[in-house]
Amino acid sequence: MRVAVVGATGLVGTVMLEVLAERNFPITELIPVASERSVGKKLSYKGTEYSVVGLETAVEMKPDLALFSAGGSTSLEWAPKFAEAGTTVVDNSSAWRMDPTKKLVVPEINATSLTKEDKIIANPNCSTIQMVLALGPLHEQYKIKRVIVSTYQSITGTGVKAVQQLENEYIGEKGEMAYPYPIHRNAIPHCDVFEANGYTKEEMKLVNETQKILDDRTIAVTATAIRIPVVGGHSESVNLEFEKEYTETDVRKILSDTSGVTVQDNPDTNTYPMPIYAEGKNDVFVGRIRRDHSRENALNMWIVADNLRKGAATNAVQIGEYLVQEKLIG
Ligand code: A2P
Ligand code: 11C
Repeated sequence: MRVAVVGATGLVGTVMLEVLAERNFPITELIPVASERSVGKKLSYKGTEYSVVGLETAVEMKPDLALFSAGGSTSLEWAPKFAEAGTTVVDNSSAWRMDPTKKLVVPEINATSLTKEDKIIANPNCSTIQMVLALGPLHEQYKIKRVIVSTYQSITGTGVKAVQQLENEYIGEKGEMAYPYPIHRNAIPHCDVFEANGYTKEEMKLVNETQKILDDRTIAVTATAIRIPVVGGHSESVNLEFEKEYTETDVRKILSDTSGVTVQDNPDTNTYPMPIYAEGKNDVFVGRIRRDHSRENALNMWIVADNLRKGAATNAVQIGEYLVQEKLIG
């Protein structure tokens, strides 16, 4: 496969290269792509140096697959150009996710819907991916009526500028601000921009993308997204209300049997998911699984994942792996 990574110099792009290498993705030619200011810059992949090229050059090279993580406007403009040249695009931005003509894919849940005709495939938002991976099998078994989710999101979801802001604040230096307030020793109830309805865009992604991926618009979802000064991953407190009865034992069994999910749940040994464990891992970690006694058929749990891995790069690479395995590209 000839594979382009668009945004190869960014936080997610860098992890995409790591994940492609770790999983031995069948690459015959790697094409790292970034903005004009990075053209010519050298990037190392599996011990070989590659020169960064611009988007125009990359389209002309007609790669089999292009993994995009260079922001929504780059995707809106350039994904169709790659698609027209015959390249299949897996796009990590929010640009195409809610487009009814595009599939929004978490491979463990809905990759089987993909066909050769899908030339632009959307990778969901990080906080949605980790939640639906755990919700999917439970929805199948018990039918979810309602989801109440509160997130505790890593600054890496914002990008390099936010990581720099925290580092500056940590050592007491002034610098460029990624957020309207200090993030060091703070919690900011504001991820992405506010919409007219009073929710942030990040919160509405959790609502809309969850319904689209689980292919059920009847699931009621409400979300509050919080930024915290953490780097290893996003954490989520999730309350579910099912239509059917469940037992905690069965829920644990279902989640333990779910590919990509690791259950970490033992109060006796203080075992529960945390971003410092999740960092650098491809799995989604679920713990604090317990009945919500305030409501019939309701359950609480705590879901943590590395937002740059399963939340972004790993999920995109897994979509690529599915396309290769099913001979939908190349
Ligand atoms: P560059 O490093 O040349 O700016 P992050 O989200 O971590 O800031 O990374 C964004 C990624 O998207 C980087 O690789 C960045 O390249 C790339 N990028 C940003 N704007 C463009 C653009 N207009 N065309 C191509 N790549 C872009
Ligand atoms: C965050 N979820 O942590 C965002 C980052 O829609 O792909 C990714 C934004 C997106 O702020």
